[in-house]
Amino acid sequence: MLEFPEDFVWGVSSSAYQIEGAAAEDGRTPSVWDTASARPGFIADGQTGAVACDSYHRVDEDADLIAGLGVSASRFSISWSRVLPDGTAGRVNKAGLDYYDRVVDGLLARGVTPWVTLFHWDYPQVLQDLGGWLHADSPRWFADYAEVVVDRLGDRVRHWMTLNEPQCFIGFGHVKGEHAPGLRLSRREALLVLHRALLGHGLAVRVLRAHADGHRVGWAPVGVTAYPATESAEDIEAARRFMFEQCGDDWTFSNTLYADPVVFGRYPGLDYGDVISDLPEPGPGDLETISTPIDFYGVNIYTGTCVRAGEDGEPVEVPLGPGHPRTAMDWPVTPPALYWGPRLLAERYGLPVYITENGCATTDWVGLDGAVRDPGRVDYLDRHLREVARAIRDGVDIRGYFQWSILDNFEWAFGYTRRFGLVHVDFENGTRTPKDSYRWYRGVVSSGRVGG
Ligand code: IFM
Repeated sequence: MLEFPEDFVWGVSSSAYQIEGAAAEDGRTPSVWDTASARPGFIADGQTGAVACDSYHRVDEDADLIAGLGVSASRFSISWSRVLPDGTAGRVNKAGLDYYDRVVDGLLARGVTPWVTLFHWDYPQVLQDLGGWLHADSPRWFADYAEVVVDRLGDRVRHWMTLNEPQCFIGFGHVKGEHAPGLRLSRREALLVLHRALLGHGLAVRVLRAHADGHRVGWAPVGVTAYPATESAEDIEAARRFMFEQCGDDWTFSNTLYADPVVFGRYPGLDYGDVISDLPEPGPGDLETISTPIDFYGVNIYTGTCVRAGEDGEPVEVPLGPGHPRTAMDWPVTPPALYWGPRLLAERYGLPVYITENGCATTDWVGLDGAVRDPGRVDYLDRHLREVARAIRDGVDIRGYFQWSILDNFEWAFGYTRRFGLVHVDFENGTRTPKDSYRWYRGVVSSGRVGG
């Protein structure tokens, strides 16, 4: 039996475009995801987030489901274009802010603390038309948006995350063209996007901090997670190097390119790889802004890579065995990623860690008897939470865990074909049905224990 600390934060996670719907209601203007969804072939089954889980119209029902889990926290994001229809801070949409008031108040009334992500990929289309994150003013636009949000919600919201998974909106959205805005920029341009997004992060941290004392500000990156094949010092060092030194084939999923400037105020050195030569020359004060201190390191971890030390000590990827378990996303099930990921991140960055997302897609549906049985998800969560508990027992400063996701929702380019929820959503009519995993997670939250 493994126990979690009394004050451990238990939560669930979601994001605006994935659940809200009401895409053209009450003054909201399109985000890049509305535009991309309209492109033939961009989203599975030609779907869009126009209705999604219809959470915009189901504030109380969803808050009841969240509170029914017994969790102390709910992480959700704000739709920038619902709050600022022109993207910039001139015209503020009262109806949009009223909606987030209802969400926040609904959670607080039920004893659940709101944790707000400012940017979870749904960039205002009107700003994208001006160049998006490539525009020199884009960091300021983001900070102004942060100001509007904190002005309205900051009397009740104390926990903030600036950017969700910059690795994804830059990698999939600006390099591979698989996510909105669907661009395939050169590496040099994509690294400028990265720099400007990080500047936006730093400016937003300052805005949030300036608003009032006591705000806890972090971010929620993703990145490569490695775990050692054995607990030998050599394999652990190989995993450490795989996570932090190697760029690998895909720089967009790096940890250090994003996190070193945020935490240390410097980009990795030239020994990191030739990608570094494409980074923009930081302007005066840029790195100080980017590295404005944050209070916690949120991290989204779903899977990891097993690594060992080769003959020469260099990290070598260990292939998975035949038939290794995979989720419906085809992501390998690798529970030690949730021990080693937070451990190595906490060791490098010296910040308290929150697991801001973890969970899995499984193929579940409503049975003839009305129940939704998702044993794969229960097993996945069980295995991963045991690793979190083990890490805490070994002294890793992990303060909380947010399961992704409370509801089945719009899984980006996969549309509605991948279900991550503790609660099943019938996308034809919005009906919510708690799954077996919902009851299982509730048990874990109430006992503060896993295993045995
Ligand atoms: O649904 C996404 C979420 O928006 C960001 N992190 C990963 C999840 C599962 O793919």
